[in-house]
Amino acid sequence: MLEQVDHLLKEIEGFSCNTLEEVEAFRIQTIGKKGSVTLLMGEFKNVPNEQKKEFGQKINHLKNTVQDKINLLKESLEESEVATQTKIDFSRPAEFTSLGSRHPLSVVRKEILDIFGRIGFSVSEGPEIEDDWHNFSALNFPPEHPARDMQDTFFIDNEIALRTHTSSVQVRVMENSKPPIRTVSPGRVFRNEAISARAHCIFHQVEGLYIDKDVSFADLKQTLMYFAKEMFGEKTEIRLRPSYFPFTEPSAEVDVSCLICSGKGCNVCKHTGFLEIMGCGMVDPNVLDNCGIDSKVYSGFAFGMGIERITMLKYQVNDLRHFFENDLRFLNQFKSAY
Ligand code: 2NL
Repeated sequence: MLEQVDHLLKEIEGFSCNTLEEVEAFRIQTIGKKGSVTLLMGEFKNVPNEQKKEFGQKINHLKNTVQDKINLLKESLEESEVATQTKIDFSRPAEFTSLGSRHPLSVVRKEILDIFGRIGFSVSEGPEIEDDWHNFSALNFPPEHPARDMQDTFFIDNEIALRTHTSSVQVRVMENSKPPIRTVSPGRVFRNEAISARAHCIFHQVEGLYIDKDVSFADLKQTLMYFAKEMFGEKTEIRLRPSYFPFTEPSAEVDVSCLICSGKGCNVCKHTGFLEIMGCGMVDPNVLDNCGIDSKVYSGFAFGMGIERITMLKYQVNDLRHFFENDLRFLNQFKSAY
Protein backbone atom coordinates (compact mmCIF):
# COMPACT_ATOMS: atom_id res chain seq x y z
CA MET A 1 0.00 0.00 0.00
CA LEU A 2 2.83 2.36 0.96
CA GLU A 3 4.61 1.57 -2.33
CA GLN A 4 1.41 2.42 -4.18
CA VAL A 5 1.43 5.87 -2.58
CA ASP A 6 5.08 6.44 -3.52
CA HIS A 7 4.42 5.28 -7.08
CA LEU A 8 1.43 7.60 -7.47
CA LEU A 9 3.43 10.54 -6.02
CA LYS A 10 6.15 10.06 -8.68
CA GLU A 11 3.53 9.91 -11.42
CA ILE A 12 1.84 13.07 -10.22
CA GLU A 13 5.09 14.98 -9.81
CA GLY A 14 6.02 14.15 -13.43
CA PHE A 15 2.67 15.25 -14.86
CA SER A 16 2.43 18.25 -17.17
CA CYS A 17 -0.08 19.52 -19.75
CA ASN A 18 -0.93 22.41 -22.07
CA THR A 19 -4.64 23.13 -21.70
CA LEU A 20 -7.07 23.89 -18.91
CA GLU A 21 -9.19 20.90 -20.09
CA GLU A 22 -6.26 18.58 -19.43
CA VAL A 23 -5.87 20.03 -15.93
CA GLU A 24 -9.53 19.32 -15.22
CA ALA A 25 -9.17 15.74 -16.51
CA PHE A 26 -6.12 15.34 -14.26
CA ARG A 27 -8.10 16.62 -11.28
CA ILE A 28 -10.91 14.11 -11.94
CA GLN A 29 -8.40 11.26 -12.42
CA THR A 30 -6.64 12.00 -9.12
CA ILE A 31 -8.81 13.70 -6.51
CA GLY A 32 -12.18 13.33 -8.25
CA LYS A 33 -14.82 11.01 -6.63
CA LYS A 34 -13.33 7.92 -8.29
CA GLY A 35 -9.82 9.36 -8.69
CA SER A 36 -6.69 7.40 -7.90
CA VAL A 37 -5.80 9.47 -4.81
CA THR A 38 -9.38 9.40 -3.48
CA LEU A 39 -9.53 5.62 -3.89
CA LEU A 40 -6.20 5.19 -2.09
CA MET A 41 -7.47 7.34 0.77
CA GLY A 42 -10.47 5.00 1.01
CA GLU A 43 -7.99 2.16 1.65
CA PHE A 44 -6.95 3.76 4.97
CA LYS A 45 -9.23 1.46 6.95
CA ASN A 46 -7.49 -1.61 5.46
CA VAL A 47 -3.99 -0.46 6.37
CA PRO A 48 -2.42 -2.42 9.26
CA ASN A 49 -2.41 -0.38 12.46
CA GLU A 50 1.37 -0.09 12.71
CA GLN A 51 1.49 1.48 9.19
CA LYS A 52 -1.49 3.83 9.67
CA LYS A 53 0.64 6.77 10.86
CA GLU A 54 3.11 6.59 7.95
CA PHE A 55 0.37 5.94 5.42
CA GLY A 56 -1.70 8.86 6.73
CA GLN A 57 1.25 11.27 6.43
CA LYS A 58 2.15 10.03 2.95
CA ILE A 59 -1.38 10.17 1.61
CA ASN A 60 -1.86 13.69 3.01
CA HIS A 61 1.37 14.79 1.32
CA LEU A 62 0.16 13.17 -1.92
CA LYS A 63 -3.17 15.00 -1.76
CA ASN A 64 -1.47 18.35 -1.12
CA THR A 65 0.97 17.78 -3.96
CA VAL A 66 -1.90 17.11 -6.36
CA GLN A 67 -3.77 20.21 -5.25
CA ASP A 68 -0.65 22.40 -5.53
CA LYS A 69 0.08 20.99 -8.96
CA ILE A 70 -3.46 21.69 -10.18
CA ASN A 71 -3.36 25.27 -8.86
CA LEU A 72 0.00 25.95 -10.44
CA LEU A 73 -0.95 24.53 -13.84
CA LYS A 74 -4.27 26.41 -13.83
CA GLU A 75 -2.61 29.69 -12.95
CA SER A 76 0.05 29.59 -15.65
CA LEU A 77 -2.36 28.37 -18.33
CA GLU A 78 -4.90 31.08 -17.46
CA GLU A 79 -2.18 33.71 -17.71
CA SER A 80 -1.08 32.61 -21.15
CA GLU A 81 -4.74 32.50 -22.22
CA VAL A 82 -5.14 36.20 -21.24
CA ALA A 83 -2.03 36.96 -23.27
CA THR A 84 -3.48 35.25 -26.36
CA GLN A 85 -6.84 36.95 -25.90
CA THR A 86 -5.28 40.45 -25.86
CA LYS A 87 -3.84 39.59 -29.28
CA ILE A 88 -0.43 41.05 -28.50
CA ASP A 89 2.26 39.39 -30.54
CA PHE A 90 5.33 39.66 -28.37
CA SER A 91 7.51 38.16 -31.07
CA ARG A 92 6.70 40.93 -33.57
CA PRO A 93 9.73 43.11 -34.51
CA ALA A 94 9.59 46.71 -33.25
CA GLU A 95 8.18 49.30 -35.61
CA PHE A 96 10.73 51.14 -37.77
CA THR A 97 11.14 54.81 -36.98
CA SER A 98 13.15 56.73 -39.53
CA LEU A 99 15.80 59.21 -38.43
CA GLY A 100 15.51 62.83 -39.47
CA SER A 101 18.26 64.72 -41.21
CA ARG A 102 19.54 68.27 -41.46
CA HIS A 103 17.66 70.74 -43.64
CA PRO A 104 19.60 71.53 -46.82
CA LEU A 105 19.84 75.19 -45.78
CA SER A 106 21.44 74.13 -42.49
CA VAL A 107 23.88 71.88 -44.33
CA VAL A 108 24.98 74.75 -46.60
CA ARG A 109 25.03 77.35 -43.82
CA LYS A 110 27.40 75.15 -41.85
CA GLU A 111 29.58 74.65 -44.90
CA ILE A 112 29.81 78.42 -45.51
CA LEU A 113 30.63 79.16 -41.86
CA ASP A 114 33.24 76.37 -41.80
CA ILE A 115 34.96 77.73 -44.92
CA PHE A 116 35.27 81.22 -43.43
CA GLY A 117 36.09 79.76 -40.02
CA ARG A 118 39.22 78.19 -41.53
CA ILE A 119 40.57 81.65 -42.40
CA GLY A 120 39.84 83.22 -39.05
CA PHE A 121 36.27 84.53 -39.30
CA SER A 122 34.17 84.31 -36.13
CA VAL A 123 30.37 83.87 -36.19
CA SER A 124 28.11 86.67 -34.93
CA GLU A 125 24.34 86.67 -34.52
CA GLY A 126 21.77 89.29 -33.54
CA PRO A 127 18.07 90.19 -33.32
CA GLU A 128 15.58 89.60 -36.15
CA ILE A 129 13.56 92.64 -35.06
CA GLU A 130 15.69 95.74 -35.56
CA ASP A 131 15.55 99.50 -35.14
CA ASP A 132 15.96 101.91 -38.03
CA TRP A 133 19.53 102.76 -37.02
CA HIS A 134 20.99 99.25 -37.20
CA ASN A 135 19.09 98.19 -40.32
CA PHE A 136 19.29 101.44 -42.35
CA SER A 137 20.76 104.68 -40.98
CA ALA A 138 24.11 103.32 -39.76
CA LEU A 139 24.49 101.59 -43.13
CA ASN A 140 24.39 104.90 -45.01
CA PHE A 141 20.77 104.82 -46.15
CA PRO A 142 19.71 108.53 -45.98
CA PRO A 143 16.18 109.08 -44.54
CA GLU A 144 14.47 109.43 -47.91
CA HIS A 145 16.84 107.19 -49.85
CA PRO A 146 14.91 105.15 -52.44
CA ALA A 147 16.86 102.06 -51.30
CA ARG A 148 14.68 101.94 -48.19
CA ASP A 149 11.67 101.46 -50.44
CA MET A 150 13.63 99.15 -52.66
CA GLN A 151 13.95 96.74 -49.73
CA ASP A 152 10.18 96.52 -49.29
CA THR A 153 10.49 96.22 -45.54
CA PHE A 154 8.02 94.73 -43.01
CA PHE A 155 7.64 97.64 -40.57
CA ILE A 156 6.35 97.11 -37.03
CA ASP A 157 6.18 100.87 -36.42
CA ASN A 158 8.04 103.96 -37.68
CA GLU A 159 11.27 102.97 -35.96
CA ILE A 160 11.13 99.17 -35.73
CA ALA A 161 11.15 96.60 -38.55
CA LEU A 162 12.05 92.99 -39.35
CA ARG A 163 15.68 93.13 -40.48
CA THR A 164 16.14 93.10 -44.26
CA HIS A 165 19.75 91.88 -44.07
CA THR A 166 22.18 90.66 -41.41
CA SER A 167 24.39 93.74 -41.90
CA SER A 168 22.44 94.99 -38.88
CA VAL A 169 24.27 92.36 -36.80
CA GLN A 170 27.62 93.56 -38.13
CA VAL A 171 26.78 97.16 -37.25
CA ARG A 172 26.37 95.93 -33.67
CA VAL A 173 29.72 94.10 -33.85
CA MET A 174 31.47 97.26 -35.07
CA GLU A 175 29.83 99.37 -32.36
CA ASN A 176 30.87 96.93 -29.65
CA SER A 177 34.39 95.86 -30.63
CA LYS A 178 37.66 97.24 -31.95
CA PRO A 179 39.40 96.20 -35.21
CA PRO A 180 40.70 93.85 -36.38
CA ILE A 181 37.22 92.47 -37.01
CA ARG A 182 36.68 89.32 -39.00
CA THR A 183 33.15 87.96 -38.70
CA VAL A 184 30.39 86.18 -40.61
CA SER A 185 26.74 86.73 -39.69
CA PRO A 186 24.21 84.06 -40.66
CA GLY A 187 20.49 84.52 -40.12
CA ARG A 188 16.91 84.89 -41.32
CA VAL A 189 15.99 88.09 -43.11
CA PHE A 190 12.62 89.42 -44.18
CA ARG A 191 11.46 91.28 -47.28
CA ASN A 192 7.93 92.09 -48.29
CA GLU A 193 7.87 90.26 -51.59
CA ALA A 194 5.34 88.13 -53.45
CA ILE A 195 6.25 84.44 -53.12
CA SER A 196 7.42 82.77 -56.33
CA ALA A 197 9.98 80.23 -57.58
CA ARG A 198 12.68 82.88 -57.16
CA ALA A 199 11.51 85.07 -54.29
CA HIS A 200 10.24 84.53 -50.76
CA CYS A 201 9.42 86.98 -47.96
CA ILE A 202 11.77 85.06 -45.63
CA PHE A 203 15.21 83.93 -46.69
CA HIS A 204 18.60 83.19 -45.15
CA GLN A 205 21.77 85.19 -45.48
CA VAL A 206 25.40 85.00 -44.56
CA GLU A 207 27.19 88.35 -44.53
CA GLY A 208 30.91 88.77 -44.00
CA LEU A 209 32.90 91.72 -42.67
CA TYR A 210 36.66 92.27 -42.42
CA ILE A 211 38.06 95.47 -40.92
CA ASP A 212 41.70 96.27 -40.18
CA LYS A 213 44.46 98.68 -41.22
CA ASP A 214 45.24 98.51 -44.97
CA VAL A 215 42.49 96.12 -46.02
CA SER A 216 42.29 96.37 -49.81
CA PHE A 217 40.07 95.31 -52.68
CA ALA A 218 42.72 92.69 -53.52
CA ASP A 219 42.13 91.11 -50.07
CA LEU A 220 38.41 90.99 -50.86
CA LYS A 221 38.98 89.33 -54.22
CA GLN A 222 41.37 86.75 -52.80
CA THR A 223 39.01 85.89 -49.95
CA LEU A 224 36.09 85.43 -52.33
CA MET A 225 38.17 83.28 -54.68
CA TYR A 226 39.15 81.04 -51.77
CA PHE A 227 35.47 80.77 -50.78
CA ALA A 228 34.30 79.96 -54.32
CA LYS A 229 36.88 77.20 -54.79
CA GLU A 230 36.14 75.64 -51.39
CA MET A 231 32.39 75.79 -51.96
CA PHE A 232 32.08 74.83 -55.61
CA GLY A 233 35.36 73.08 -56.44
CA GLU A 234 39.01 73.81 -57.21
CA LYS A 235 38.38 74.62 -60.88
CA THR A 236 35.83 77.34 -60.10
CA GLU A 237 36.66 80.84 -61.33
CA ILE A 238 35.18 84.12 -60.16
CA ARG A 239 34.26 87.36 -61.93
CA LEU A 240 33.43 90.72 -60.35
CA ARG A 241 31.01 93.16 -62.02
CA PRO A 242 30.62 96.78 -60.82
CA SER A 243 27.42 97.35 -58.84
CA TYR A 244 25.90 99.64 -56.24
CA PHE A 245 25.00 99.29 -52.54
CA PRO A 246 24.53 102.26 -50.16
CA PHE A 247 26.92 100.68 -47.62
CA THR A 248 29.90 99.83 -49.86
CA GLU A 249 32.04 101.84 -52.26
CA PRO A 250 33.15 100.53 -54.67
CA SER A 251 30.63 97.68 -54.90
CA ALA A 252 30.48 94.58 -57.04
CA GLU A 253 28.40 91.51 -57.89
CA VAL A 254 30.31 88.23 -57.69
CA ASP A 255 29.82 85.50 -60.31
CA VAL A 256 31.28 81.98 -60.39
CA SER A 257 31.98 79.99 -63.55
CA CYS A 258 28.92 77.84 -64.32
CA LEU A 259 28.98 74.60 -62.29
CA ILE A 260 27.12 72.72 -65.03
CA CYS A 261 29.04 73.68 -68.17
CA SER A 262 32.24 75.08 -66.59
CA GLY A 263 31.79 78.32 -68.51
CA LYS A 264 31.00 76.92 -71.95
CA GLY A 265 27.38 78.05 -71.85
CA CYS A 266 24.20 76.10 -70.98
CA ASN A 267 20.57 76.56 -69.91
CA VAL A 268 21.46 76.97 -66.21
CA CYS A 269 23.78 79.96 -66.82
CA LYS A 270 21.60 81.17 -69.71
CA HIS A 271 24.61 80.81 -72.02
CA THR A 272 26.67 83.39 -70.13
CA GLY A 273 29.05 80.83 -68.58
CA PHE A 274 28.63 82.49 -65.15
CA LEU A 275 26.26 82.39 -62.16
CA GLU A 276 25.76 85.26 -59.69
CA ILE A 277 26.41 84.18 -56.08
CA MET A 278 26.73 87.34 -53.97
CA GLY A 279 27.30 91.07 -53.61
CA CYS A 280 30.35 92.71 -52.07
CA GLY A 281 32.40 95.87 -51.75
CA MET A 282 34.69 98.05 -49.65
CA VAL A 283 32.85 99.26 -46.54
CA ASP A 284 31.79 102.89 -47.13
CA PRO A 285 33.83 105.21 -44.83
CA ASN A 286 30.54 106.74 -43.62
CA VAL A 287 29.49 103.32 -42.29
CA LEU A 288 32.77 102.89 -40.39
CA ASP A 289 32.44 106.37 -38.84
CA ASN A 290 28.75 105.75 -37.98
CA CYS A 291 29.82 102.66 -36.02
CA GLY A 292 32.66 104.36 -34.11
CA ILE A 293 35.55 103.12 -36.27
CA ASP A 294 37.93 105.80 -37.59
CA SER A 295 37.77 105.57 -41.38
CA LYS A 296 41.06 107.49 -41.67
CA VAL A 297 42.85 104.64 -39.87
CA TYR A 298 40.86 101.57 -40.87
CA SER A 299 39.36 100.16 -44.02
CA GLY A 300 37.37 96.99 -44.65
CA PHE A 301 35.49 94.84 -47.06
CA ALA A 302 32.07 93.21 -46.76
CA PHE A 303 29.97 90.74 -48.70
CA GLY A 304 26.54 89.18 -48.49
CA MET A 305 25.02 86.03 -49.97
CA GLY A 306 21.66 84.24 -49.88
CA ILE A 307 21.96 80.69 -48.49
CA GLU A 308 18.99 79.62 -50.63
CA ARG A 309 20.69 80.80 -53.79
CA ILE A 310 23.98 79.03 -52.96
CA THR A 311 22.06 75.83 -52.14
CA MET A 312 20.03 76.01 -55.36
CA LEU A 313 23.20 76.36 -57.42
CA LYS A 314 25.09 73.66 -55.55
CA TYR A 315 22.28 71.08 -55.54
CA GLN A 316 20.41 72.22 -58.67
CA VAL A 317 17.17 73.02 -56.88
CA ASN A 318 14.90 74.83 -59.33
CA ASP A 319 12.25 76.27 -57.01
CA LEU A 320 12.84 78.32 -53.84
CA ARG A 321 9.54 77.11 -52.37
CA HIS A 322 10.97 73.60 -51.83
CA PHE A 323 12.97 74.99 -48.89
CA PHE A 324 9.87 76.08 -47.00
CA GLU A 325 7.38 73.29 -47.78
CA ASN A 326 9.14 70.48 -45.88
CA ASP A 327 8.06 67.84 -48.37
CA LEU A 328 9.89 64.68 -47.26
CA ARG A 329 10.43 63.62 -50.88
CA PHE A 330 12.61 66.75 -51.18
CA LEU A 331 14.25 66.68 -47.74
CA ASN A 332 15.13 62.97 -47.92
CA GLN A 333 17.41 63.67 -50.86
CA PHE A 334 19.77 65.48 -48.49
CA LYS A 335 20.02 62.58 -46.02
CA SER A 336 23.59 61.74 -46.88
CA ALA A 337 24.78 65.35 -46.66
CA TYR A 338 26.32 66.41 -43.39
C1 2NL B 1 23.68 90.83 -51.34
C2 2NL B 1 24.64 91.93 -51.04
C3 2NL B 1 26.08 92.77 -49.37
C4 2NL B 1 27.28 93.80 -47.57
C5 2NL B 1 26.30 92.95 -48.03
C6 2NL B 1 27.92 95.01 -45.52
C7 2NL B 1 27.82 95.01 -44.15
C8 2NL B 1 28.34 96.09 -43.47
C9 2NL B 1 28.93 97.11 -44.12
C10 2NL B 1 28.97 97.04 -45.47
CL1 2NL B 1 28.20 96.14 -41.81
N1 2NL B 1 28.48 96.01 -46.16
N2 2NL B 1 27.40 93.95 -46.19
C11 2NL B 1 28.09 94.44 -48.48
C12 2NL B 1 27.87 94.25 -49.83
C13 2NL B 1 26.87 93.42 -50.29
O1 2NL B 1 25.08 91.91 -49.74
O2 2NL B 1 23.30 90.66 -52.45
N3 2NL B 1 23.27 90.07 -50.35
C14 2NL B 1 22.38 88.95 -50.51
